[in-house]
Amino acid sequence: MPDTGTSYDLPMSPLVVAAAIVDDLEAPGRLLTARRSAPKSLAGRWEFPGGKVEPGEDPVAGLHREIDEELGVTLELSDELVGPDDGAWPVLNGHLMRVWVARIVDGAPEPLADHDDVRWLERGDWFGVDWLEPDRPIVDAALSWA
Ligand code: 9L3
Ligand code: MG
Repeated sequence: MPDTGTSYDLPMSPLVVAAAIVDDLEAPGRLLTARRSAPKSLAGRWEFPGGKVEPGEDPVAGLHREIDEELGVTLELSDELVGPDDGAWPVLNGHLMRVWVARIVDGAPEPLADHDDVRWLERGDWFGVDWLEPDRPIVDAALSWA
C-alpha cells in the first residue's frame, strides 16, 4: 500500500441514539420499552428504542429517523439523559449511546422493525421487564429525571 501519510485506525463505532419515551413530559407516568427481535443474542431483551446514526447524519435527525422506522411515531424531544462517557452511555460492542427523554406527538407505537413487542411500563414498574444490561442505568437516570 502506498504511504499516504495517513494512519489507518480501526473505524470508530457509529454513535447509537435512543429515546426514553414517556407519556407526559410534565408529569411522567408511563415509560415505553421495546423488545428486540434481533440479533439472536439480544432477542427477547427490552431496550430504549433507537439505533445507529448514519455517517454524516445529525444525531437528533438520526433519532427521529430510527424512531419513525422502528415504531412509526413522531417525537417531541425533551432533555438529554447525560451519561458518564462524554455525556453518552456505553452500550454493547464498544458503542456509545446518547439518550433523550421524549413524548409522542403523532402515531401509536408499533413494533415495525427490530422489535416484536412494545409496552408501556407504569410508574413504579419501570424495571419490570428484562432490560438489556447497558440500558438499566439509563432507566435509573430516567427515574431521576422524571
Ligand atoms: N443498544 C443498546 N441499547 C439500546 C439500543 C437502541 C442499542 N437501547 C446496543 C445494541 C447493539 C448496538 O447498541 O449492540 C446497536 O444498536 P442497533 O442498531 O442494533 O439498534
Ligand atoms: Mg434499533
